Amino acid sequence: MIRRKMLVEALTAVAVASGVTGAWAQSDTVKIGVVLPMTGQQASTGRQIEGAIKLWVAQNGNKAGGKKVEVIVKDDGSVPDATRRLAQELVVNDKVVALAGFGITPSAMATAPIATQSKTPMVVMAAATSAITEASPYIVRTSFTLPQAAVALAEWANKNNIKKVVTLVADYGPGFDAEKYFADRVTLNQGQVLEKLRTPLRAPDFAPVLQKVRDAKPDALFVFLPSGQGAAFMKQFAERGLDKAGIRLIATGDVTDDDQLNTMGDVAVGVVNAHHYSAAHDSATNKKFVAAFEAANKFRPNFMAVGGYDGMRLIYKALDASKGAGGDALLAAMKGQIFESPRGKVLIDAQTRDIVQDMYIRKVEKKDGQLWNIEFDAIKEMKDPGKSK
Ligand code: VNL
Repeated sequence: MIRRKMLVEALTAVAVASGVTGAWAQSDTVKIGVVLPMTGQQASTGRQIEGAIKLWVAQNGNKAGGKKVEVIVKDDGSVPDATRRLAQELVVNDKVVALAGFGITPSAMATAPIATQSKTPMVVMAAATSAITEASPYIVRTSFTLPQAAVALAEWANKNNIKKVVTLVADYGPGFDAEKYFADRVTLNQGQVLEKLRTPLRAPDFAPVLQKVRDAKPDALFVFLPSGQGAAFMKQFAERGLDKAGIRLIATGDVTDDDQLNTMGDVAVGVVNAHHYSAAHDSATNKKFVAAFEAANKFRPNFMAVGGYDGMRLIYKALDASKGAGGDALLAAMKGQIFESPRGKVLIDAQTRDIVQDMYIRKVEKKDGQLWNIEFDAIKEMKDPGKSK
């Protein structure tokens, strides 16, 4: 921690001495520095977000705030030390007006001090632990928070006669949020949490925990795993016969992720889950987005793609409003934006800098031979429940 502080202070000294701060004011080009996991375990998140960023630029041009926009994408392999180093380089060497991306919570947390010290707005397009936006006053989020999804699903479970649950989450920030907010809401609603299980973020093995689930015999198993792990989990859930054992599977939409959903097979059909985006969302804006994304990338967009697309919108519109200025002026222009996203209407809360959005309850259904998350209910305009502490 101390070492990190010294590093950041050293960086800031260099940045100020070399006149980095405000470099965008003189230039007729503004650069956006995107750090994403393009390789490694979270590579699908990088691929989805990069595809969406390119689509945004193809549709909206490379000009904003009267300046030419240049997007620089760097691969952190979802290693937080690499994320922080790349973000430092983007600020100091490339003089970016905004940082963006951030596939996992530890990467976003590691970079927060850089945003603060250099006064660079940092748009979190993927990572979803509630506390991220509190790690720097320069962080703005266009993804979602796990408390939003977990509370919405717990409310649905309560209304649908699910009394005894087991929770299973990835053993890090967003998993802790999912576990806590789901379990607390179930308990508040007079339900019972029989067991709380966790699997490692890297190379998880689901076999031992699934045996515990089978032994506990809950009405339902609640699962959060980060995007990219859903298909492997579903496979083991089916192989161990849990789908036949009368244990209902419910999840955050990260598990029934549109990126992998079609490879999951029948075990996924009927899984009720909560999330902010489905590629099947029924709106004209979404239909246009999905068609254009698929034409450009040859795969279905998932919730990560929408976080990236909306993040680009946020930056472009803020650049327009600030006339190409960065720093505090750019940040101020991000706060309070309201717009129609492919997911539905969203607001960037000016106080928390977090996203307010509808949280949909969906069920996986097969239509024309493909699997989709079909929305059937929603909690409207949901703020992050994690902020009301
Ligand atoms: C996170 C949250 C990452 C939800 C995810 O996929 C996800 C995170 C990579 O905050 O680390 O689906």
